[in-house]
Amino acid sequence: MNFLRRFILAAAAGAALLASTASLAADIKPRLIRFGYGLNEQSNQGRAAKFFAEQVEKASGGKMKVRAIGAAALGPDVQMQQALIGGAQEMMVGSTATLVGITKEMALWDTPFLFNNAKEADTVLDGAIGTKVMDKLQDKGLVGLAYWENGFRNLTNSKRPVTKMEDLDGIKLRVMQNNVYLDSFKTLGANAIPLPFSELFSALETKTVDGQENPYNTILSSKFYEVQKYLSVTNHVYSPWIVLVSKKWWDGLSKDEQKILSDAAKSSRDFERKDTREEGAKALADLKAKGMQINELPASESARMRDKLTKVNGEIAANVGMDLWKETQAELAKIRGA
Ligand code: TF8
Repeated sequence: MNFLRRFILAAAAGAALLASTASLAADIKPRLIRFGYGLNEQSNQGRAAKFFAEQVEKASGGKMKVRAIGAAALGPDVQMQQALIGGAQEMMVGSTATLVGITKEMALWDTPFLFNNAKEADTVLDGAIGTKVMDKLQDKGLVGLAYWENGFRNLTNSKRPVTKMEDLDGIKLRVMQNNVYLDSFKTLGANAIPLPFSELFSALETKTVDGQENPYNTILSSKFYEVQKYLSVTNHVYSPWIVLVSKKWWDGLSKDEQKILSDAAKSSRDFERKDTREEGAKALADLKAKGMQINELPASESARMRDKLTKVNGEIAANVGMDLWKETQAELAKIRGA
């Protein structure tokens, strides 16, 4: 073996050793992180939370322990957000829609039919606009780390198949606690009722509400098919989840610890989107097998709904600011090659 070869091998071995002991050398303290979420452990949200916990433990050499706590056991989204702001809880993942009361720019993601497909959503959310909106949280005591996918939302109810707008008349429809959703569904003629997700199953079961809207994955994992007969494929909005950290707690972490969390949130995002899309692709067939009656909307009816919903766009633009609204429209035009 010549000198050079020996030198390279030794350097490689050294680098490997360094990588494996990086977590020892880095500035990492023992930490316990309560990571709350609203869906159950068997959901896409639950699987990704578990993946996140594993990533953090691995990268920190076991020093940072994530306790992933699902099924809203730490409270619904709005309550957890307050716990993070106050520093009583470290982390959570939840809907951006429930954050609008805290950071009005988040309403951008509630725009009906904003994204045509997942690729558009990924590009905007992971790009400059998504980051800009996420960074607005910092003034309010929250740090956003990554957008995960909740997904395109579809309508279910226990009354009748919704094939046209008029079918929504008088249907008591649960919406997220968010004014854009409230106004969107009122505009379409439904009797929209805001409720936290954690109360939704029983509200559907007791007929306090007739329907709800969520991605296929959630309709499946939360067993809404047990209490909902009709599913209408509306894809009316793409809904992101966001991984949040208490800023109070975050500011006390070392740079190394912050990087571990931020990297893990992003690798979990990639894991979660893939998992969600794989499950979503077969979920409709699964829901049919569970007894749901599924209908598509005729193209003309989709167009009518879309048209009607553009009414709320003015309200959203005013909420998020005209500059951000225009920047987003321009970015989408660019992505679409227009
Ligand atoms: C909803 C959302 C839920 C989320 C979740 C609990 O309908 O779609 O998936 O809020 O984090 O509330």
